[in-house]
Amino acid sequence: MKQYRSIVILTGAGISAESGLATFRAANGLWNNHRVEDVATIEAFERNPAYVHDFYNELKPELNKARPNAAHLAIARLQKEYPTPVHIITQNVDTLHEKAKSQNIWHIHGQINQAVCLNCGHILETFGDVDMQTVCPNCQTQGMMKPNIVFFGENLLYMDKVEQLLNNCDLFVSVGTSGVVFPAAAFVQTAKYHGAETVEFNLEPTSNNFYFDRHIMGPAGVTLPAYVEELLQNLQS
Ligand code: BV8
Repeated sequence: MKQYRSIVILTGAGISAESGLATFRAANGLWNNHRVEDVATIEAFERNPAYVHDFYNELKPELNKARPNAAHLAIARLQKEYPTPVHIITQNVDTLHEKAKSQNIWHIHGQINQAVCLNCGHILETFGDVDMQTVCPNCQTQGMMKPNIVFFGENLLYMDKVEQLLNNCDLFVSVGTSGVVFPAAAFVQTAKYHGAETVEFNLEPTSNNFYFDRHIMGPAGVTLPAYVEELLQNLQS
C-alpha cells in the first residue's frame, strides 16, 4: 500500500504534442516560423508590440481547437480518484488541462486566452484578437494590453503557490518538458531537496536527468495512463 500525501505534476509542451501542438525545441528554436527570441521576450514586445500581438493572435485558434489527449485525461482521472491533492504546474499557455476537466492548474507562463492591461493590471479573458487598438474594459485605456504570457525576462506567475507546493509534495512528476527554461527547470531540485520522489516522463533523457529517481520513456499519451493506473492500484495493495 503506498499513498502519497501531495502530488505535483509539472507539464511542458511535450504533453500537448499528441494533441497536434508544436513543441518549442523540436523545431530547433523556430516556432510557427518565428524565432522564439523574436516573439517571446519582453524586449520584442517593447520593440514591436503589434508583431508580438499578431503572433499570439495567429496562435490562438490553433491552440483553442486542439483537444486534450490521453495524457491530459490521465491526470484528470488521477485528480478525481486519488484521495490526496494533485496539483498541476504547467508551462503551457494552452487550455488542454482545463478541457480535460482538471482542477488545481497553475499556468506559470500565462494563458493564451488572456491579456493583461499594463495600465491597471486588469486581466481580459478573450478568444478574440488583442492588439494595440484594444481598449481595457476596466480603465478604458487603449493600446496598453499585453498577452498575459510570461515572456523571457519576465517573472513567472503564482510563484508563492509553486514554492509552497514544491516544499510540501512527496511525489513530483515532470511530463514533456526539456528542462532548459528556468526557473521551471529547477523545480525538480526543490522538490527533491524537500524529500519528494521524482519521476520524469519524456521521449528521451533530459538535461535534468540526474534529479529524477525514475525515467519513464515514451509518448506521454501511452506512458502516463499506465502510471496513473499503477498509482491507483498501489492504494489498494
Ligand atoms: C525569469 C511563454 C526572472 C511563451 C515561455 C537573461 C535574462 C532574463 C532571464 C534569463 C536570461 N538568461 C536565462 C534566463 C532565464 C530564462 C531562461 O530560462 N532562458 C533559457 C532559454 C535559458 N527564463 C526566463 O526569462 C523566465 N523568467 O527568469 O524571470 C528574471 C527576470 C528578469 C531578469 C532576469 C531573471 C521566463 C521563462 C518563461 C518564458 N516563456 N513561454 C509562450 O509559451 O508562448 S517559455 C516556453 O518554454 C514555454 O512556456 C515552454 O513550455 C517552455 C519550456 O519548453 P518545454 O515546455 O520544455 O518545451 P520543449 O519544446 O523545450 O520540450 C518539449 C519536451 O517534450 C521535449 O523534452 C520532448 O522530448 C518532449 N516530448 C515531445 N513529445 C512528447 C514528449 N514527451 C512525452 N510525450 C510526448 N509525446
